[in-house]
Formats: sequence, C-alpha cells, structure tokens
Amino acid sequence: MKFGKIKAHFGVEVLVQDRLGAVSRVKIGRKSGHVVGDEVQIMDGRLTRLERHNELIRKTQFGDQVLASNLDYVGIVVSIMPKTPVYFVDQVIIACRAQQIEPFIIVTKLDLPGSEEFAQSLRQDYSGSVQIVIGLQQLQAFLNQKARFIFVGVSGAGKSTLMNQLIPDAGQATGDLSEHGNTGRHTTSGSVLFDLPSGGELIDSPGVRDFAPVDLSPEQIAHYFPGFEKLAETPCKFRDCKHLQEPGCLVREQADPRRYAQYLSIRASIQV
Ligand SMILES: Nc1nc2c(ncn2[C@@H]2O[C@H](COP(=O)(O)OP(=O)(O)OP(=O)(O)O)[C@@H](O)[C@H]2O)c(=O)[nH]1
Ligand SMILES: [Mg+2]
Ligand SMILES: [Zn+2]
Repeated sequence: MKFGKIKAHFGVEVLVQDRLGAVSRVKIGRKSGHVVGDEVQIMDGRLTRLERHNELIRKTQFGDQVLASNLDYVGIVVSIMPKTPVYFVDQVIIACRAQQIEPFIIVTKLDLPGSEEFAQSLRQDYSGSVQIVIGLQQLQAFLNQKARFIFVGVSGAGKSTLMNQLIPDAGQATGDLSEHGNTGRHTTSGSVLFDLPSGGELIDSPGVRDFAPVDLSPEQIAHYFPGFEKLAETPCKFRDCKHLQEPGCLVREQADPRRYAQYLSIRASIQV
C-alpha cells in the first residue's frame, strides 16, 4: 500500500506521485471524481481518495467543476489583454474565502500598454482585501513560502506562460491570443501540478469564463465580498445584515459606490 498525490488527470487515468517521488499512471473510473491535488491511497492498482481539506469549485452549466483540491493559495492571474473583468476577480475571491483558501491577484503582461493603469485600478478596488503581486519577480518571492498554489484566470490571461517562466521544465503549451476569446478556445485543458524549485507546489488550470460560487447564502456573500472588510469592523445595526435595504447599514452608506454596485451585480449573478 502506498500514499500519493494526483498531479494530472486524463479522463480514465491519473498521474500519481507517491511520497518517495515516484510517478505512475493509475486507471480510474470516468466518474470517480478524483481531481488534481487529491491525496490518495494506492492498493493493488486501485485508488482510494483521502478526505479533502478544501476544494476550488465553480458552478458551470454542466454541473459543479472542482479545479483542484487541498490548496493553500489561489493566484488570480489577470492581464489587460484579454482584460479580466472585475466580476471575475470578485467571484474567485468569494469562492476561495468560502473554502478557507487564500486568494491573491497576479498582474501579468506588464509590457502591454495600459497595464500600469489597470494595476492601479486593481489596487484601488482590492488593496484592502487581498495581496496584489505585480510581475514575475514579486511573484517568485511570493511563491517562496512552501505551500500549494494554483493559478486561475480567464483563457489567455497568461497562466501557462508564467508557469513556464517559474518552472523551466514545466513545458506547458501556451496559446496564440488570436485564437482565444470569440472561438472559446482554451489552450490548457486540465489542471496540472508541478513541484516548485523552492519546495512548494504550483498548479496550472484551464481558463474559465466565470467563477460562479457554489451553494452560498446571501449572508455568506455579504461576508466574503472583497471591499467591505474595513467597514465591517463597525457592525451594521443587524448582525446578519446583507447590506441592502436594512436600516442602519453602514456598508451601504459608506462603501465605495463602484464596489457597492459591483456587490449588487455579484449578488444578482449568483441569484441569491
Ligand atoms: N505581450 C505579452 N504576451 C503574453 C505575456 N504572457 C503571455 N502572453 C501571451 O498571451 C497568450 C496566452 O498565454 P497563455 O499562457 O497560453 O494563457 P493561459 O492563461 O494559459 O490560457 P488558457 O490555457 O487558455 O487558460 C500567448 O500568446 C502568450 O504568448 C506577456 O507577459 N506579455
Ligand atoms: Mg494555459
Ligand atoms: Zn449592512
């Protein structure tokens, strides 16, 4: 009997690395539900999944999708081209906080015009909420803490390009931007876990259009939404305030109007 972790998933097979570092392919049932990051027990060629600490999960039209499990940090990779919408960043932060995973923002493609202004607007919206990492050098320093990280982002944001820069033998395919966007073509088709030279682990994930959180109550969304943290230190009149029409709601009165409008639209998109 051996223990290991799932590094990649190929439909009916997964790549498992055991605790001594040996990597092997193991057959699985198509509906077994194993994901990259799962800790498993291997006995007679069969996998048993150990309990997950957390999972990064999003709602899709085909059902819930788990991108990976047992994560410490989620790096939201954003760029000016294709421009990552603010609602995407909000959604990922909410999804992470609901699973006790620490989100942070990575601004990439800094050579493109408009990047500095884009980074500045992100600082305005998120600096009180999550860490913002700008460029490869800062990213390398952040990843130096031994932990398990995953990159998420819209298709073409530049996740796999960063992977290849951080892990020279990652060999992740990167896409031609002209083929992204309208055609809906995604270059990376499944999550893959790599060991970082510094000791941690980094997972590349396929680009996604949105990140609708799964099964959250209106109170949870109010609690996890990035931008109200400072205001929430002084409680609203009602303890379970959803910051809507409640009398004595300090968040509604004092929040940045842009962030407040974003909060209402996130609520609407999650249909609570
Ligand atoms: N100008 C510029 N282009 C970049 C940079 N990083 C990535 N790109 C380009 O952006 C395109 C998409 O990059 P990928 O790394 O494949 O993006 P991805 O986020 O992995 O995309 P998916 O796998 O589809 O989710 C490629 O054409 C890259 O060459 C950068 O720093 N500057
Ligand atoms: Mg990719
Ligand atoms: Zn309130």
